[in-house]
Amino acid sequence: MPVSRAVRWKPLALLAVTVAAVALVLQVPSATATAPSTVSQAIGQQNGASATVRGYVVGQPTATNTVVRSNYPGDTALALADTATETSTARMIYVQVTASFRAAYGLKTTPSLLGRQLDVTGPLGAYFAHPGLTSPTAFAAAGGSPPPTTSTSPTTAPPTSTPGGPDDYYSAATGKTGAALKTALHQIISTNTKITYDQVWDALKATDQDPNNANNVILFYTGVSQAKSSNGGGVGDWNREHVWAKSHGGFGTATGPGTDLQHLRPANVAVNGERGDKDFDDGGSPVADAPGSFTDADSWEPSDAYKGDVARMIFYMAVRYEGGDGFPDLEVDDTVSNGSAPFIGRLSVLRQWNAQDPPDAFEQHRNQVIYDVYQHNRNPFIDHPEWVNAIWN
Ligand SMILES: [Ca+2]
Ligand SMILES: [Ca+2]
Ligand SMILES: [Ca+2]
Repeated sequence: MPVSRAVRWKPLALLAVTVAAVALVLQVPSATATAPSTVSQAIGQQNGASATVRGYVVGQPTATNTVVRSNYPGDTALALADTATETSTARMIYVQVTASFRAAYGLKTTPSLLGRQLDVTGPLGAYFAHPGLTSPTAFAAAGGSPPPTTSTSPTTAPPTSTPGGPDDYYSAATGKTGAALKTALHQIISTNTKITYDQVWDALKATDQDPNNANNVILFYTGVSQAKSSNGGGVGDWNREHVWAKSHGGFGTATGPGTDLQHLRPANVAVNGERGDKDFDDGGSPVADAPGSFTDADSWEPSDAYKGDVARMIFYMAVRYEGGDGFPDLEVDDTVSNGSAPFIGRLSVLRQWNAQDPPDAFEQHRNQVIYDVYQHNRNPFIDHPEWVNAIWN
C-alpha cells in the first residue's frame, strides 16, 4: 500500500523537471558547484558533506517508510522529492527542520508548503534511518509553486498520469476521450461508499477543515473560517450547500447524490439561501453576503476563487450520475432555465471557469480526504482538469 498518496501533476511536474534539467545542463560548461542537487543526487550522496538540495515538499516523514500529507503531527521534518507528485519514499529525502526554521518551514504551521519547491542546505546523512539532510543551515523558496494546470486541446488524448489514489485508479480511462472517457470515468468513480445526510455534517468538518485552525471549517463562496460547532439553520450558522442544487433532478437528501460529498460544501446559511437552486452563469448584481459573487433572477456567479471548484463539482455529478442507483441521469447543458429538470448550466461558462481557476491545495486535499476516509472515490476533474474539455467540447 502506498504510504502517501500524492495528488499528481505529472505532466507539468515533468516539464518542471525538464526545465530544471536543461538549466543544469546549461551550467555544465562552467562546472560550478553552485547548482543545487536534485533529490535523486542527494540520495546517492549520503556522505556527510554539506549540499544544497532542490525538491518539492511532498509531506512529513513520521517513520522510515511513512510520509503523511495531512494532519501533520509537527513542524520537525519534511520529505522532498524531484516531482511534486512523488509517492514512493525511496525517491524522497527526509529533511530535519530545526527550531529556528519551524515557523516558516514546518508543515503543521504552514500546510500550504505542500507542493512548494524548496532549496535546503545542510549535511547529507541519514534521518529516520532513511536518506536525509540534518542540521540544515538554510532554507529558501526555489520559486516553484505547484505547477498551474492548463487545458489541453479537445483533440489531445488525455495524459496517462495517474493522480491521487492507487497508481492504477484511472488506468481504465487512459487514452480515452469523449463519450468513452466519460463512460470509463463513470465506472471508476461509481463504486463509492455512500453516507447518510446526517453523516455529512461530520464529514464536512473534516473535508473542509481550515488548514490553519482545526476547530474551523472554511465556508464555500465566502472563504470565511468559522467554528465547526456553529453548524445549523440559524442566522450566522453554516449548513450543507448542494452545489448541484438538489431540486435539479429532485433527488433530495436520500443517500445518493444528495449526500455525495464531492459536491457538498459548508456555506453560510444566508448565502446558501441566496444561491438557492439557480444555475451558474456570469453576471448579475453583487451579493452583499458573499463579496465577489453576483446573482440575478436565473443564475449565480461565485467569486473567482470558487469558479473552478463549482465547475469541477458539476462535471463530477454529470459523470457520476448516469441514471443508475434509482436516481436521475444528471447532465450539464448550456442554459440557465433548467428548473427542476436534472440539468445544470451553463456549460460554456463552467468550462471557462474550470480553466481560469485551477485546482488548489485545498480542493485537492478535500478530494483526498473524501477518497481516503469517506467515499473512496475521486473527482477526476480535480486530478485531471483537462478531462473537462476532453469530454465536453
Ligand atoms: Ca443570469
Ligand atoms: Ca478555486
Ligand atoms: Ca450524467
